[in-house]
Formats: sequence, structure tokens, C-alpha cells
Amino acid sequence: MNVTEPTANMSINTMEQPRVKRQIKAKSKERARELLRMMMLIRRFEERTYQEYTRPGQRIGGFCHLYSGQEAVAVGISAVFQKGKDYLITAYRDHGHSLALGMDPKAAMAEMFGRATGCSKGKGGSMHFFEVENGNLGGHGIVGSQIPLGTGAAFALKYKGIPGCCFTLFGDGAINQGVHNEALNLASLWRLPVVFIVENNKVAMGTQVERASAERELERRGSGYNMPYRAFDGNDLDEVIEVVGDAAERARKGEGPTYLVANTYRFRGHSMSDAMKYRSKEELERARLRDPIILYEQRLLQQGIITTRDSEEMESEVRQIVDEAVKFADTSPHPEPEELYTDILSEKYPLHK
Ligand SMILES: Cc1ncc(C[n+]2csc(CCOP(=O)(O)OP(=O)(O)O)c2C)c(N)n1
Repeated sequence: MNVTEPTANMSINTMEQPRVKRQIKAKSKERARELLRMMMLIRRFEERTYQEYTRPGQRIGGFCHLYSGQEAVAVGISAVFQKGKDYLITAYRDHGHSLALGMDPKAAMAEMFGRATGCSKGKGGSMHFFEVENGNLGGHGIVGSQIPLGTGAAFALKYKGIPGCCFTLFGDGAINQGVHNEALNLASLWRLPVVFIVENNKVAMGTQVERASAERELERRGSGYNMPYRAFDGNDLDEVIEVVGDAAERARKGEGPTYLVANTYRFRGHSMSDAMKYRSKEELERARLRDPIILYEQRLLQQGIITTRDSEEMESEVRQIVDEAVKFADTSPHPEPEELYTDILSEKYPLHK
């Protein structure tokens, strides 16, 4: 595996390296097309969510964080994800991961609308998409809270002898939380099957990484816990598949955790009420040149895996899927009032008669 062993300091910021012509890492050409289509679906879902959220008579409530720009990370993981064995857990920016793992866009949009047909019965909203059947341990609102939970899921896998791993994702802002230290230490000490992935979109709300982390090469955090670490281009789907796939194999073979940093960028604000005053127009324009969907689409076009027509058809298909999801959400019932009292605790509350 091409990760850096903890004793060496060979951090690579692949975002700054010239792009090389890459080999397609998807298992087949058909799969490569599916992965491109999934990235397009996520982008369309997010952009439509933005429209629905901001239109008069708002039907989506609560906090909402969009994933536009980061799609290659979630979709790359889904390409190596082994259903029935692996788990994934992430923060509140969770729509993309859920769709990539196979959530029905209707259940996802209905959750946005707070409807009973949503993936969390309309009681979670944007930040709390869950689907355990798909190995999706959900979105979590407390920054860093999912890091020990993902480590716990990995512990459970090892304890039960299941050869899977838990992809545990978090933002660059979460790495300064105390639980990050505790979870990484135990994961390494007990050689747990966990793949830690920092989705480094360069900013936590409006705070740039360099203003929050004394160590700017974030991947080096892994070295303090004696685990292999590596930074990679999180906008390059094939690189995600390769790097994350190797780390997952390592975990599944019982060789312990890996610490990965996916360098990426979010095109939208932190949440819906963010004027993005902390970044310049030029910075955003530069980032748009490395749009993960366009990069992958161009690669597939160049290699004759898709035609421009295929790509246009995919665009119109995902547009239709999202339109139908919005219609479904809008016509679905709200949860019944009694639902306030269900799904709170898995066991009976001790004082409840
Ligand atoms: C413990 C805690 N502190 C503060 C917040 C408020 N908060 C919500 S998101 C966020 C920024 C996190 O940024 P990052 O981890 O980089 O993830 P990103 O939003 O970039 O995906 C903060 C400080 C919170 N939800 N939980």
C-alpha cells in the first residue's frame, strides 16, 4: 500500500501536483458510468435542495449543509464499500454519502421536507440521514462526535469477527476536538478496522485550516498515533478509489487503522445562511476548474467510456429523478404527533411507567 509509514515525513499535497493521465479505477466501464451518474445525482440533489430551501414558503426547515464540490469523496468510498460488512459514519454534511450508499432519493428528499416517508421518518432532517441496512450510520451534528462512534463500530466488527471496516469521516474543523485524540489512540492501540478520512474542504464555517491547526499538513496527525497516513486529491474519483480502497483492505485484513486526508473544496456556503465573505471570487473560480464531476467526466470522455450524448442523458435522468423526489416529498404526510415519543431511546426510559 502506498501510504506513508508513521516514522517518515513524506506528506504530499496532491492538489498542487500536475495531473497525470490516470487509469480508471472503477471495476468496469459500466461501473465508471454509474459513478459519474451518482456524482451528478448528488450535485443535482444538492442544488435543488438549495432552491427549495431558499424559495418563498420554505418547505425545508432547520440546518442544512450542502456537499456540492466534495462528491468524489463519498462516491469513491461507495465504489470500495462492501455492503453487509462495512459501515460509514459522517458529520451533518451527509446527503451525498447517503445517496452514494444507495439511499432512495425520494426518502432523502422527504427527510429534507420533514415528512414521515423520509429516511429518518421526517424527524432527523438534513443533518440526520440514516440507513443501517446500507451500512449508513448516519449524519451527526456535534462536531467530531462521530469519530468515537465510528471507532466503536469498528470495535464491534472486530469483536464479532466480521471482516469489514468503518469509514469514519469528519471535517478539518473536527480534528481539534478532544475526542479525535481519544478515538485515534484506541483505534491504533487495538488495531481496529477503521479508515479515518478528513474531508479537508479548507474551512470550518468561516475559519481557514491555517488559522485553526498548528500543523497544516493535517495527515501528519496520524503519525502521533503510530498509524499510516496520507493526503490525497479528494476531487479525483480514481485517486479516492485507490487510496481509500487500499486503506479499507488493510483494515479488513486486521492490520489496523489508516489516517487519510481528502483535499477538496465546497462550492456552497457552510450552511444556508453563509455569505462566504471569507473567500474571494478568484478562489472560488480557481476551485471550479477542479470540479470533481467535470474532471471525471472529461476523463471518461477522453478514454471513450462515454460520449457527450451519454453525459447529457445522464444529466437529464438525474434531473428527472430529483424532480420526482421533490414531488414525492411534497405530497408525503407529516409525521403523526405521537411520533414525538418514539425512536428516542432503544430501551424504555427508566422513569417511564
Ligand atoms: C462541538 C461543536 N462545536 C461547535 C459546533 C458548531 N459548528 C457546526 S459546524 C462547525 C464547523 C465544522 O467544520 P468542519 O469540521 O471542517 O466540517 P465542514 O462543515 O467543513 O464539513 C461548527 C464549529 C458544533 N456543531 N459542535
